[in-house]
Amino acid sequence: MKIGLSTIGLVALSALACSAGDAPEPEPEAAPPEGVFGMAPGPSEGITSLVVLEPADEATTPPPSEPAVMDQLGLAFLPRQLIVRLGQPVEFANSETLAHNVHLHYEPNDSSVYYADFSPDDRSQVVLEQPGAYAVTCDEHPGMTAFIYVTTSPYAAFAETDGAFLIPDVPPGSYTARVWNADRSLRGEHPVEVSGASTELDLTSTR
Ligand SMILES: [Cu+2]
Repeated sequence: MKIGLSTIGLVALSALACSAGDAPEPEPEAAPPEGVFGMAPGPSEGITSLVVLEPADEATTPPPSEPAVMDQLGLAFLPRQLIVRLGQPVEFANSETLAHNVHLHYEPNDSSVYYADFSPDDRSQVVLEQPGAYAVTCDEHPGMTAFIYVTTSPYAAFAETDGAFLIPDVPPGSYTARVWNADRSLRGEHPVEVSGASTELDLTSTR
C-alpha cells in the first residue's frame, strides 16, 4: 500500500516536470463556422451588406406567423436593421415616453408605403407586400433611421461591419447568393453550391 502511493506521487511529479519543460502547445486551429459564411462588401450609408441565399427549387418553409419586432427607444429604432420574411408581419412599438412615428419608403421605387403615429406604449403590425429594401424613418426625429429587408428566402443575414457574414442551417443544394448593399454598385449575384456543413464564399466582387 505504501509503495503504491509513493509510485503515484512520482508519476505525478514527473508529469509536472515534463509539461513545465515543454514548449507551449500550439493553439488548435479554429473549426470553420457551421453554415454558409464568408465576406461581403462593407457598409454603405451606415447599413451593412445583406446576403440572401435563394434556393433553386422554390420550396422553402412558410414564413413565421410571429411578427418581427422593431421598437423605438432612446431616439433610435431597435434593431436598426431587420430581416423579415415575405408574409411575416412587422410589429412596430414605442417603448419610450416620447411620441414617434414610423414612415416606410420602398427603396426600388422610392414610394411611401406606410405611415403611423406612435404614442408611448403604442404597438401596431403591418405586412409588407413586396420583397426588397425599405427605409424606415421617424419624421419627428431626423436622426432616427432604420432599414428593413423583406426576403422570400429564409436563408438571409446581415454582414458585420467588416463584411463577415454567417447564414446557419442552410440545407445542401443549389442557390443564388444575392448581395444587397446601399451602394448599388456593390450589389451582386453569385451561383452557389452548398454541400457540407461549412461553405465559405467570397462575395466581395460584384458581377
Ligand atoms: Cu421619433
